[in-house]
Amino acid sequence: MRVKITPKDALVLVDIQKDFLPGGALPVPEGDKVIEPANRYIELFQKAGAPIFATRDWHPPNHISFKEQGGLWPPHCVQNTEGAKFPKELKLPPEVFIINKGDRPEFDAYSGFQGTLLEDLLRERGVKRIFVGGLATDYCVLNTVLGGLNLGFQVFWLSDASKGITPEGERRAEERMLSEGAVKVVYNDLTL
Ligand code: VGL
Ligand code: ZN
Repeated sequence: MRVKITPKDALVLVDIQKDFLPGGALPVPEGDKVIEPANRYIELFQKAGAPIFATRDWHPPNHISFKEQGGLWPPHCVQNTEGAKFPKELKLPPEVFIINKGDRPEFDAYSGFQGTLLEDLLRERGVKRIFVGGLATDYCVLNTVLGGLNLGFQVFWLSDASKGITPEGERRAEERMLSEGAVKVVYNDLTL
């Protein structure tokens, strides 16, 4: 496959944050392995003059998704903590758009579109195709891909820049994304 990246395309990197990396509060196995591929995509989209978005899980300390509040997860990505930061190895350019999500106590957001300005920012720029990768494939990447498809964007899943929490979750997420119309790509499928 050959997909030519233009300024009407957008890169959407999902939740590549310290808490989702090995040693973090909610580590994705081998989550750190997405950083190098993500950096290559960043360079390619910069060269193409295409906008780059980085979502971040940005929870208040009493967030509904935390176990203490009856949720599924240990506390993670708490606003303004070290764990919520992007790792310094991730080479986000100065012009990156940072999208905070899950930032209100009573709502969770697995999708980068949920409760954010992501859709408006993409539409303002005339973006039709989005290229989505990051952490975790079986939660926030999956839901951001499905959210984009539902809103009518053409969605490419960056399979080599994504990692899942469990192998089973990863397998099911892939099946779901492809059946809903996402296109699975790797870095070498894209070109300037
Ligand atoms: C995520 C679990 C809880 C994710 C966020 O970014 O995939 N997963 N919060
Ligand atoms: Zn979260």
